[in-house]
Parts: sequence; C-alpha cells; structure tokens
Amino acid sequence: MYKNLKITVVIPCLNEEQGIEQVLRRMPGFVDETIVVDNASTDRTAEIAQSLGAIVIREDVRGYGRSYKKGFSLATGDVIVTLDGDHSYPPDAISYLLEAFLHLEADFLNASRFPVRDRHAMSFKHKFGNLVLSIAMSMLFFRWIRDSQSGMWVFRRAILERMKLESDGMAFSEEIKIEALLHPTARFEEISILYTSRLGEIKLNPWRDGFQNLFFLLKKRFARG
Ligand SMILES: Nc1nc2c(ncn2[C@@H]2O[C@H](COP(=O)(O)OP(=O)(O)O)[C@@H](O)[C@H]2O)c(=O)[nH]1
Ligand SMILES: [Mg+2]
Repeated sequence: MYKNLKITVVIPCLNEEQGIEQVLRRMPGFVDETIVVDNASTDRTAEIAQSLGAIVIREDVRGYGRSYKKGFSLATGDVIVTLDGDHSYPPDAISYLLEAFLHLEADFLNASRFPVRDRHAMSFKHKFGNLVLSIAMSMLFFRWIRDSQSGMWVFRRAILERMKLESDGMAFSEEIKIEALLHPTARFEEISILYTSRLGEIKLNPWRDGFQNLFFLLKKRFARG
C-alpha cells in the first residue's frame, strides 16, 4: 500500500532472466502485487521471477502489447505501475513517481527517459528515432509528449475501462498514452526518470518497430477522424 492505494506492478518479459532478477530484488516493499508476464521465454525468467515472489503468468503468443493486456486483466491494485524486465527503468523511482502522481493529481503519469544521462543507455539512432516518434505523436494529438515510447507508466486501474487498446505489439506503448490523452476525464502528466543501460539482449527491432509505430500513430489518428 502506498498512502492507502493498493499498488500493482506489471512487467512484460521475453527472455529477461538477468534483468528480472535485479528488478525484483529492488522492488520497494510497499508494492502489493508484482505480476510478471512471461512471454514464452526460453530461459529461466519464469523460475527466477517466481522464486523472488512475483505472480508469474504466461502468455504464449509473443507481443509486448499482448503481454500487457494479459497482465492488466489480472491486476487488482488501485494503481498500476509498469516497467521493462531488463533493469533499464529504475524500480527505486516508483515512490518518486507515486509522489508526483498524487501531487499532480494525475490519472496517467508517463516516466520520460529524457534527457538521458547515462551515456551507454541509448544509442544516437535510438534517441533520434524516439524524438521523431514523440514529435509525430505531439503534432498529431496536439499535446507535447517528450517520450512517446517510454515503457514506465503509473495510472489508475479504473481508467482502463474506457480505453480502446488494440495494439498487440510495441505500438502499445504509444497507444496507451494516446488513450490516456483522449480519455474524457483522465489527467495526463509526464516527468523525467533516470534511464540506464539494459541487462541482457535487446528485443526491439529499431527499423521495423520504429516504422510500425509511426504507421500505427497515423492510423490511430486518422481512423478516429
Ligand atoms: N520486443 C518485445 N518485447 C517483449 C515481448 N514480450 C515481452 N517483452 C518485454 O518488453 C520489454 C521491452 O523490450 P526491450 O527490448 O527492452 O525494448 P526497449 O526498451 O524499447 O528498447 C522487455 O522487458 C521485454 O522483455 C515481445 O514479444 N517483444
Ligand atoms: Mg527496455
């Protein structure tokens, strides 16, 4: 519990045996429920997560968005916090984010990875791709978003009810932010966190995922009218 709110952390994992161990070891004690969605990993991700006290659920079909949707459907907290299983987002920042979430009276708080302070955390190509995607989203949805691709969010579980989350892939990250922005009553806020280099192998395919996410943005904007 954090100030009378039940906190659920949801972590999607595809072969993150190295990262998930560090993430779970650093999970703050006030977190009530940690759900690891094992996306058909072929390494020891599930065993390790289970041994460290997480609720492990398996999603056999690969996909970042698909994993999140499954995790959210089982979450029982008032507030859901997300992060990657690769130890690139700091679990120590959860209390800081919750404080900001409450102080700003937000319903959806996006943790921006920018400015990146750790030289090894993100390549120039990745920074550039992220900037292009964030500018595109900001222009299409009339609101400045510094990090449309961040995987760390804090939100009230109740707002999921009125969100239309269709993406099963990497575009899920921008989609949930768009749905929060367009939500009739939810307040969207964004603050910076310290992002560091991941453990284990990167699962993102920069060109494929980058273009798919850009295309998804356009579809989401213009299909809505
Ligand atoms: N790309 C990808 N990531 C997945 C999938 N299922 C779960 N994940 C997890 O989603 C997170 C994001 O992937 P990552 O490679 O860190 O991408 P990045 O943080 O955008 O560079 C990691 O914790 C992955 O283990 C999947 O099918 N595809
Ligand atoms: Mg990552």
